Amino acid sequence: MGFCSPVCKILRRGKYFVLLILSLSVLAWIATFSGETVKSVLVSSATTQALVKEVTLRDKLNSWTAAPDRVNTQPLKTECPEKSPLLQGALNLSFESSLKLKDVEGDNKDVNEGEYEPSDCMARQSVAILIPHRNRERHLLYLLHHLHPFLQRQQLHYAVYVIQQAGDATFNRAKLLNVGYLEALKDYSWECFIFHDVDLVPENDHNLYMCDKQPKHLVVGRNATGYKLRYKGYFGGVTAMTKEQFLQVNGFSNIYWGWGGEDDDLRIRVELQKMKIVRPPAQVARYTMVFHKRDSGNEINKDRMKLLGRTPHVWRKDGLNSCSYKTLSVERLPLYVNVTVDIGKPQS
Ligand code: UD2
Ligand code: MN
Repeated sequence: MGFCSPVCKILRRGKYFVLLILSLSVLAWIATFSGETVKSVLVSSATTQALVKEVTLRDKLNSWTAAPDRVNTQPLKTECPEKSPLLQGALNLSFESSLKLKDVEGDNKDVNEGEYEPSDCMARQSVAILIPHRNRERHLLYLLHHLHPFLQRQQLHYAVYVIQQAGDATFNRAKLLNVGYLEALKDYSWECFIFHDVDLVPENDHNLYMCDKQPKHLVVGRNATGYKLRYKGYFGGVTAMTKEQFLQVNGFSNIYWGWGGEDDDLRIRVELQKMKIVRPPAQVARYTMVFHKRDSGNEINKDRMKLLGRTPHVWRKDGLNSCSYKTLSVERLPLYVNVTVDIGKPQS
């Protein structure tokens, strides 16, 4: 006890000292606080500066008190359900010659510069739809008319890109799709890419425009071919690959000018990587192809078989990593991003 008492005395005095300091700080804080309000009220009639001060203070108070409410009223979005409740199954497609772009824009007010995302849940995938295009405006209109509501019912975050080949050199579908992939990734890190012919309209919204663990072929059948798979290994029309899958195969080849071969070339690339093409059930993966004749400037590619034989040797250096082009314009239209490119012409 005798030893403790001087120490205890110091401690006791120290306790009062701390208490005193604390009370003084509280008093000082209250004085500054009310002083500021009183001061601003007093001067408010004379100067507008003080009014601003008062308002700022009130705003501060309001924000301190209002913050918890805001958190309560804006909960974080939860992930969209695995199966969208908005799906309708087989659809009644219409192809009205009186359809106008303005009508389609009016029907899709929630689409902004070609992009959409569900407002009430967080989409399971972010998907870029890439459409190679030249002189097929009517087909594009029909596709936009059906595809936007279709994708919205699937509760996807998506954007539509139309890649226009400038000039009248021979058409090159595959190279345009490579360009679409590279350009779309400048906007957003899309996890899934759908390579989509302009004239193919999906007939059933259970055909999900999402990527799988393996590359996916979405066209099992279409009207003109009795809804049968054209041949084993057929990989044309509409395909879905993740960003990584497409990078792994070095994208499409750039050297298929004119009609045919480029889809088989992609299949070979996929197989060389030991990936396996998957398809949705036949009753779901159905399309209507709007009737058309072969376009001028897209004549049959007579070299396609020769090129297909070389794919295993050249895929590493012919593809995304060698795709050279000149972007002429990127227009952000209401329903799609319109990318116009000069992709050159076939080497003689
Ligand atoms: C088949 C394939 C297609 C592609 C092509 C051979 C199906 C359903 N589709 O289509 O994926 O492999 O054979 O190259 O099997 N395009 C234009 N303007 C043109 C020419 C073509 O926009 O002047 C675009 C358009 O998106 C069109 C696509 O290229 O849908 C394929 O060309 P196509 O429709 O003339 O060829 P098709 O129907 O034989
Ligand atoms: Mn076609």
